[in-house]
Amino acid sequence: MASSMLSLGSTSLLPREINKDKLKLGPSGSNPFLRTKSLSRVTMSVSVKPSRFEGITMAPPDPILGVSEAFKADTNELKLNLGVGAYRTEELQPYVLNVVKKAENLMLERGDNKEYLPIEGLAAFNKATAELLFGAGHPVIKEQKVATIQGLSGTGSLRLAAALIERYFPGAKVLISAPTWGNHKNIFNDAKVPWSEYRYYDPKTIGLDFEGMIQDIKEAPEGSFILLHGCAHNPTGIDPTPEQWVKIADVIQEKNHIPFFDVAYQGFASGSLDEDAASVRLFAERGMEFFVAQSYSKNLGLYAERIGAINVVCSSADAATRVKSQLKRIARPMYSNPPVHGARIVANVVGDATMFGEWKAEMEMMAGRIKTVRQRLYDSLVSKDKSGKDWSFILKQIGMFSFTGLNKAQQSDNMTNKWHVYMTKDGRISLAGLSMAKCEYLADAIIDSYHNVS
Ligand code: PGU
Repeated sequence: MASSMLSLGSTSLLPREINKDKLKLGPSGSNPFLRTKSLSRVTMSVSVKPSRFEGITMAPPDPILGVSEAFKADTNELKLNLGVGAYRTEELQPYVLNVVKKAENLMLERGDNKEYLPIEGLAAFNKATAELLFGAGHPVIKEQKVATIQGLSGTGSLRLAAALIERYFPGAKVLISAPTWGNHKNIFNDAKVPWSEYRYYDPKTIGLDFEGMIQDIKEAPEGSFILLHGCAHNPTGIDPTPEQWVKIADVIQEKNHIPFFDVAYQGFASGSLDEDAASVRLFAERGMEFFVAQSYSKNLGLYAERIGAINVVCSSADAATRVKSQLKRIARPMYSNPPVHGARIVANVVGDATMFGEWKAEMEMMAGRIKTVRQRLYDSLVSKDKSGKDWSFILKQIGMFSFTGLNKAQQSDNMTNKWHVYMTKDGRISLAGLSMAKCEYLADAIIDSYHNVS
């Protein structure tokens, strides 16, 4: 019975002449939605209903994730994907940390279930993540002044904070660095939070425009949110020095602004979790109230698990309890409650001294490989480029990326079209996607695009 119904509905029972794959469209009639098709033996009219999605235009490809899509479509074997910030091995393969596999095995052995998590996420994860950030013995933790809830990685956590700002600080502006990670503006736009930029990168010195940054933060309306990259600024790879961080904290405090840290690379910049949290801890020491979004995409290689957190440091435990209740209220209608898998991995790794040590070693290894290819790329550029150009800025940058200065569209087009090197249009390359073996090739591509394309 069921099978006869199926075959009745199948196109194979239609006369061959009107098999829909063989229909050729004829000229349109006066009604644009009514087209006449003339076939050798059958003439038929098909009414094409206007789509209710006619008004929806094609969205442009994402400036970062769209690069990976273009890379996949390229069949040249020399191709190199330096667009997205994702760690690859020397063989340019994705890397799953050994300690992650161990933590996953432990989950299987324990027979962990797949019940819903509470709205705020896994308690053991929330505790571990705040402690990694501030240090376990820190007063803000001991005095329960931090509202932490698990988020959908760095992006989802930033988005929760943006929603909180929109709800409880109406009209307040977020200041973001120029330039910044491509998705920051989208996040605040989507949350309907106004933003403007503060000066950060100085193309003349290929360094930090510290004076410009301080001046812009000073001139922002009191009580603005100042978005800061905790370490390994994306895309420039240029961080303030410890002394500059102190001055940044001074001016933010003076103006009664609210710092908002995006920490997507803790442990990935220097290889040390503590060193990379120094900026955040400086602000915590001062008793300031502030936001910190965290991500485990890079430092634990959990890109697709979407595991991170939003922390709001408050001046009292009571305020933290209220803020947390509102973050949960924002999360509930958006996605109800977060996924458990990545949260358990983090909690297992951090909760076990041996695994925690292994994680740190693997993180150092990854950060170390990036530093080695950075040096090799620099050496290749210096030995191949006879123009006398100073490439030392590459060595001064830290983290996953190098900001090459190839910021003209024709230059990144040349990198891609001629050399099959995929990168973002702002001139950023991800060194985490580069191998030692490809450094010379990349140096040739950069030198060609730099000197021969303007
Ligand atoms: N914040 C910064 C500064 C980032 O660089 C990234 C990731 C995130 C937050 C968000 O990461 P989650 O994966 O949501 O935890 N930036 C990478 C990844 C690709 C992307 O754009 O999402 C990048 O290539 O810039």
